[in-house]
Amino acid sequence: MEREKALEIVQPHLTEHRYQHTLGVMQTALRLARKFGVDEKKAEIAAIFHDYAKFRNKDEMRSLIREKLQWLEILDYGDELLHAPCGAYYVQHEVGIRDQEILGAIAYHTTGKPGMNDLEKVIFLADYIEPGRHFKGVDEVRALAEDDLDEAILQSLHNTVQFLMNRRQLIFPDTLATYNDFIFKKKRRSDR
Ligand code: DGI
Ligand code: FE
Ligand code: FE
Repeated sequence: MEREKALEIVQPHLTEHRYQHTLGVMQTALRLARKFGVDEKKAEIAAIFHDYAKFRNKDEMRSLIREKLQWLEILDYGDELLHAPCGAYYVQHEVGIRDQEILGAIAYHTTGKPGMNDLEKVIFLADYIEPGRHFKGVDEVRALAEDDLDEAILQSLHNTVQFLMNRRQLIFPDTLATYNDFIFKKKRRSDR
């Protein structure tokens, strides 16, 4: 699908602010994909659609999770997590995108998952560091992203877990499992 067509499809689903964020994620994902040898076309499409379900009805998404996606655990960890797996489902069934790599990158863009592939990493990181993001610690992650996807993601996960803990919020187990996975990999690299 061409970029212009994809943007035209996604725009009515988003606020102006979220659309600008999406353009930032697209540009950043393209840059990271080029740098780290990831398919640029897939990165572009996954970035454009990553927040497709951000403003969908929460009850509708909870039903979808229960009945179609059967991922009950996620329901207990807050509504913010719903738009990623539901987005992948809607993008497949409403937009007609069938590429499993693109759908996976959308589904796991909020929590990550253990064993992320490079496309998933690029979208996860682009979502965190796009130019419109201004939260604490983002510049450190931007600097790490210049030469190491894994180090940058590890730092972003560290920041997110810390952010959630400071607010006494629930941490989704997959977010922690993703963090552990990157720590394990780092340890294996340094043990070699
Ligand atoms: O959709 P965006 O705002 O662009 O970014 P996102 O998809 O990364 O969503 C960020 C939100 O998700 C933010 O409010 C924090 C929340 N979040 C991320 N990881 C976890 C989480 N919330 C819970 N409860 N547990 C997590 O592990
Ligand atoms: Fe999101
Ligand atoms: Fe986003």
